Amino acid sequence: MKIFNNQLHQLHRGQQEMYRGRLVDCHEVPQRLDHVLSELAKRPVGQLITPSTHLNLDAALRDVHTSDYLAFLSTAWEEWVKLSPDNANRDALPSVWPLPGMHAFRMDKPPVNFAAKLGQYAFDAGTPLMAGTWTAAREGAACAVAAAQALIAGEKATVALTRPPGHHAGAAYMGGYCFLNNAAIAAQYLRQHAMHRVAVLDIDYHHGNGTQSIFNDRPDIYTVSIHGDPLTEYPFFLGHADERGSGAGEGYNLNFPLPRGTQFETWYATLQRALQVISDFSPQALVVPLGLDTYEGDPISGFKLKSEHYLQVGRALASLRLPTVFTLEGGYAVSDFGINTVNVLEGYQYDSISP
Ligand code: Q9C
Ligand code: ZN
Repeated sequence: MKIFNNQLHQLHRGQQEMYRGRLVDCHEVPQRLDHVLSELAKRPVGQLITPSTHLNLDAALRDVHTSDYLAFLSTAWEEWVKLSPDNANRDALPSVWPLPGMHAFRMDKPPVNFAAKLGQYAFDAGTPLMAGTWTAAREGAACAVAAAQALIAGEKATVALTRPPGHHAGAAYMGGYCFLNNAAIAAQYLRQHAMHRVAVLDIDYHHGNGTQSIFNDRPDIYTVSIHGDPLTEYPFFLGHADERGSGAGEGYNLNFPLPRGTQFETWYATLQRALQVISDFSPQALVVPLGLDTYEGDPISGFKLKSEHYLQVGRALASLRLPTVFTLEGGYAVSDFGINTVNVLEGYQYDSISP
């Protein structure tokens, strides 16, 4: 198993996120990845690799994200500091948004003011952007591209070991701690350079709204997500069971919303149903946005999986016998995050080497 490691992730280090009317400490912290690395030092399930700087990364980013969004992200920090010199010590967070009804009538006049632009490209105030965000997120996307390339070259399973996460990011928006959609970038790369059919199975606690939206009208990338019911759980505005894709993509998205409080037995039975759907699609590769916020100890989520269950999750994913890219997503019980992540990878390895 080749594990592509984002060594620049620490450049993204948010101070605070807006939560219920006040700023609270960020959940998505650099220490998350440190815990995975220290667990991997104890249980080396694969080799750690820094992605090459010679990838055609810009093309891979443009195949998923719009060029205006990429231009926004790459200059955002500079523009934020230009608003006021004091901003240099403060993360950028949006506070004003163009709701669909408002946006529709002045699409022809995109705002020049950066605070307004931030609202145009971000769907929540929980995703701070700072000086190192673009560099860190871009290197994470490089990990995703490298993971896809290694799969094409014949690896059975590869990992984009990175943060910030990606599955909430859409073609033209950030949110949910995500900026570039690493899973979508890997899936699109696989599709474009090698495989006819790719499946995405998102097992983060939160619905993979960005990935679903990016591939919503396409039949060649089947997106499946198991997550907390959006009626009560973030990201709220997408992720219901009746969202099946549209146009040519109709029938190629499937959501499994589950109530807050769901225990492993029910979650695992749902995973088996998702695996069957994917197997029926007969994809040539699988991308797994891997969130560990389904853990019982997660501070912002509501499922009840225990650490040992993640070994079984890894084995179940391997049972598909598909070349698989994992991208690291959420998981905020920081001190157990390394154990839980490596449990999935170890479980996967165990099943893929057994007869
Ligand atoms: N009380 C990922 O797991 N805040 N993003 C929710 C819940 C946003 C999660 C607050 C959660 C985003 C990648
Ligand atoms: Zn999540």
